[in-house]
Amino acid sequence: MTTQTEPPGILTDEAAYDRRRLRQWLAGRARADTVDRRDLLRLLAAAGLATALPPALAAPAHAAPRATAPAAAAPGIVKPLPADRFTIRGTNAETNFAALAETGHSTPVSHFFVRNHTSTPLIDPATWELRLWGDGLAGGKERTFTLADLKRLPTVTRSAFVECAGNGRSFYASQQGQSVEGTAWTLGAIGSARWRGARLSDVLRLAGIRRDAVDILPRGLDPEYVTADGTNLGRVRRPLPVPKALDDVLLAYEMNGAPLPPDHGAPVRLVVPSWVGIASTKWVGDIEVSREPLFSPWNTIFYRLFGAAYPPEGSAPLTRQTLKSAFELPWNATLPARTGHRLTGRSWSATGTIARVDVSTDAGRTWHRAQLNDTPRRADWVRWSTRWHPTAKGPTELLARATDTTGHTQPATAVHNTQGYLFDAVVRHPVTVV
Ligand SMILES: Nc1nc2c(c(=O)[nH]1)N[C@H]1C(S)=C(S)[C@@H](COP(=O)(O)O)O[C@H]1N2
Ligand SMILES: [Mo]
Repeated sequence: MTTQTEPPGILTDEAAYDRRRLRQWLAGRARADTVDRRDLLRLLAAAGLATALPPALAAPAHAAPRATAPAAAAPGIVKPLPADRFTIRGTNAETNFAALAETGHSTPVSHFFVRNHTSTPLIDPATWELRLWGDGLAGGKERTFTLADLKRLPTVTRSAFVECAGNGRSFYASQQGQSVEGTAWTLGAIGSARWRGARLSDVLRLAGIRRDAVDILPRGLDPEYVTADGTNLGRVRRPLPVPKALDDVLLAYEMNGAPLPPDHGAPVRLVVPSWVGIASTKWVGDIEVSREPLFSPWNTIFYRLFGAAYPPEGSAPLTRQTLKSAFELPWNATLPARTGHRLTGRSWSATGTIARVDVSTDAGRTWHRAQLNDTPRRADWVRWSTRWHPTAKGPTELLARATDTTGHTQPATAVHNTQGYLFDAVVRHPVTVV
């Protein structure tokens, strides 16, 4: 295995980075991580990707997968999940978007969605340590930080959303008639909070990150993740390219002015603004810093796009989220006719900021501009509102369509991928006027 030499400048361009990493993965030049080779082979074959298997992984191996019991209803989540605010989906809890109408710009913990691969661990903040290690640190020397150490560093407070890459996944099926795998989220696998913590870049520099480090691999302290078919993929961990790690990533220990609660990563989590939620590692315990590209199941078999629109080996690993809008209204809400209604919702973009939101109250025939009620900011959502005075009784559909400052507008149809990531189409929200 050879250490990659990156051409100058390549790692400052996300798209170029992705293409390069994908080529390296396919060429088998990157390190294979700790996943059992036969398991990976089987998972790739199941995804129709056997041909994408790097030669380095094709060797036979041991270890028979074992079966696990199916999860009960959100067994591993600590905080209360009242039915008016949350819908339980396996080990996860989706925020009911309608319940956000009673919240402000920031999502309180009482309403913030939870996405757990396994269960929320309870970690003693007094003994917790963050360990940085790997050949990407000067002299290969490891370095640990306590919570007190992190709190002594300059603090950053910023608002940002955390959104699951699969948010909106269920609309591939319900709106486009396409089958997808994964948690059947509607639009509530997102929340925005004020995060406070240390800059990951400060910690990496204190730990002595080398100029030729290319990837870091943060890993959670939650239990190992075993897939439905019994394959143990180990602890949740997803490589993050060094340029992003040195840019705007936080090691957050506060959420909305209070210590991070257990379900959202206490005592410390990563917050990776604009990127797929899986990048924002909760309960982070160690970070490998590497001079070679790193891989884990979370940037190879998961969080890449597979399907007819993509090459057989899939897209590059996902980085940024996309563009979406949602009404703060129950599905199939009933609204009285000949009454003035204030319709509210939120829109968000991961590439620019929201420039405008258009709303249709007649299933997409006519559109008018909604009023934005927040100053649009990067990596965050804006609240919007519009008046509606329905006259005709009966069923109709409400649509909201956002446009961001890069000129991107939500399309009518999202491009299908087998795992249902990055749904960006306008959602048709059914209501009945009575
Ligand atoms: N250690 C660890 N980090 C994790 C996860 C996890 O299961 N374990 N889930 C990820 C995913 S897929 C998402 S979408 C976000 C969800 O963050 P939240 O539960 O605070 O809303 O956390 C990410 N970080
Ligand atoms: Mo996620």
